[in-house]
Amino acid sequence: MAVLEVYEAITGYNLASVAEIVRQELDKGTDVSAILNEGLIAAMDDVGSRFSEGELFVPEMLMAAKVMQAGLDVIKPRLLETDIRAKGIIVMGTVQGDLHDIGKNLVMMMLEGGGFEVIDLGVDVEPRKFVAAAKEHGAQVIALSALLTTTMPAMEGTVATLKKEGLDVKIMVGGAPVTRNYANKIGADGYGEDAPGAVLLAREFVD
Ligand code: B12
Repeated sequence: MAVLEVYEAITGYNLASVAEIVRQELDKGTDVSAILNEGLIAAMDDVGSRFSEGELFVPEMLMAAKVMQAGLDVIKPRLLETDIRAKGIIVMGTVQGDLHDIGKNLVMMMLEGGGFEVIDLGVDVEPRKFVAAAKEHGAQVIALSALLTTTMPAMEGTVATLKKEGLDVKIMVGGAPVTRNYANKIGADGYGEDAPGAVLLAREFVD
């Protein structure tokens, strides 16, 4: 694997060296999407499966997440360089009760790379906060992330609150347990499977 060292930095919780390893990979001319998909994301998937199998526990997941974030920070400027400009303001957050933000941060990076201005509301965001931020910033799109089956109802509640408010915004949803069917069921305007999918969707919304 071309990006094995990046992969192993995460699965080995190598916070001290991950940034340097990713920088070396960039210097070698390795494609930034390979570093992202085959290195950082693939390693995180591996950590996730091992957690499911009871081989790893929450502290290890947290450490791997920190290492992944440090790796992402290095490629962020490159991701920002590599896309066509589009315009629009997007408010994004992880829904109430949910503390996962790696996927959200990745989606935000890609959206910024696509030329969108992204307002980050962080994690554990209550529905009213999305409404307030959409009004304050004049957002065209609201992006909701959920990583837990137990917080999917909070996503549904947030969509309902936004719709009730009658704002002129499109709502996109995503996150590992979220499906296109679920997105339709809760009345979201779009579903994206991954970060590049979020960019395509956002472009459709603002065009
Ligand atoms: C890292 C991690 C953590 C870290 C989070 C750190 C952080 N800063 O985010 C910590 C340790 C804190 C954590 C805690 C918990 N976690 Co956790 N965690 C994970 C893990 C290993 C990786 C998640 C991740 O970052 N993936 C990488 C990113 C890049 O992927 P992603 O988030 O899916 O995002 C991509 C897409 O989904 C999409 N996307 C995401 N959001 C959006 C939004 C839009 C609009 C769009 C279009 C697309 C999109 O694009 C992204 C990039 O392509 C997963 C397992 C896994 N492999 O998914 C479990 C997992 C999500 N966690 C799980 C659990 C159970 C928990 C805890 C309840 C554990 C506990 N007992 O305490 C707590 C809950 C805390 C809380 N209230 O939120 C379960 C959820 C099970 C379920 N069915 O609900 C999982 C699946 C692990 C498992 N197999 O059991 N976790």
